[in-house]
Amino acid sequence: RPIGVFDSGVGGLTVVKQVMKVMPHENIVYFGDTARVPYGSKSKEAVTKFSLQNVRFLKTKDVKAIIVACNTASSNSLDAMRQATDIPVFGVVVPGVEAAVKATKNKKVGIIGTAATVRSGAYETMIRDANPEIQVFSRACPLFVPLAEEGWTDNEVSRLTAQSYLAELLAKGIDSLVLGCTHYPLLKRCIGTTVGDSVKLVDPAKATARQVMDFLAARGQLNENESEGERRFYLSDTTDMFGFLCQKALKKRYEAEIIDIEKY
Ligand code: DGN
Repeated sequence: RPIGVFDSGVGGLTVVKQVMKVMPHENIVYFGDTARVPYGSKSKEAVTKFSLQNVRFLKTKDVKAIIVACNTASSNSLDAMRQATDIPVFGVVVPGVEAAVKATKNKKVGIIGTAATVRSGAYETMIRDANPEIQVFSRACPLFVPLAEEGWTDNEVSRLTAQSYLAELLAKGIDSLVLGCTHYPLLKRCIGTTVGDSVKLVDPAKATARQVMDFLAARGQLNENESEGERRFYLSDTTDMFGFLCQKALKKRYEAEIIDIEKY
């Protein structure tokens, strides 16, 4: 049985990349909600409604676990999804929090994500629950999404954007920065140059892939097959970004099938 992954669009392919790295033999079904992206500027109610439909679609593919690649859906709608299905659902926030708590030495952590992720306060609340001594500073960086999709991942415009978004966090003295949005790993070099070597970048996708692997291994549910897993991609609308992001994140061309998500 495959692992299901969904995202608000094609940014979640950065999460698929990490899943493929850690579990190369697993079959993956990916759904990108390209008809309704972005989730980052929408209400919690809308994000939850979409997320539940995405879960119902993945269920029809007989998935053994669901990874919510989208930080916005993970931070706003995880409980609702878990209540709606008996398939194990993994968000990216909890693993991201664990990685950030481990990474920080001076107990000052920065979080960047969409407006809805920052508004939810999910990262902040969970980091404080894990260690009340840690100070958390958050900043929404919505422009990083279109920049990544335009392929402007490390040019003058992206560098100036990163400088204006991140100056405030740097002034607080953070030593770790969580890339709390699927698109941000694509801007890793630009963000890394802006914050400098003293700030560790935390990609929640890596920790999520490992958490899911540990979970499946403990249940004896990892694919025994030694061959490369099969990957299937579904989108709710056509987009040129899919081919571009496949190439950028997965270094490979895949075809995507278009489905009507409103039917689920
Ligand atoms: N996938 C979204 C996230 O990780 O929050 C980013 C894209 C969006 O919906 N704006």
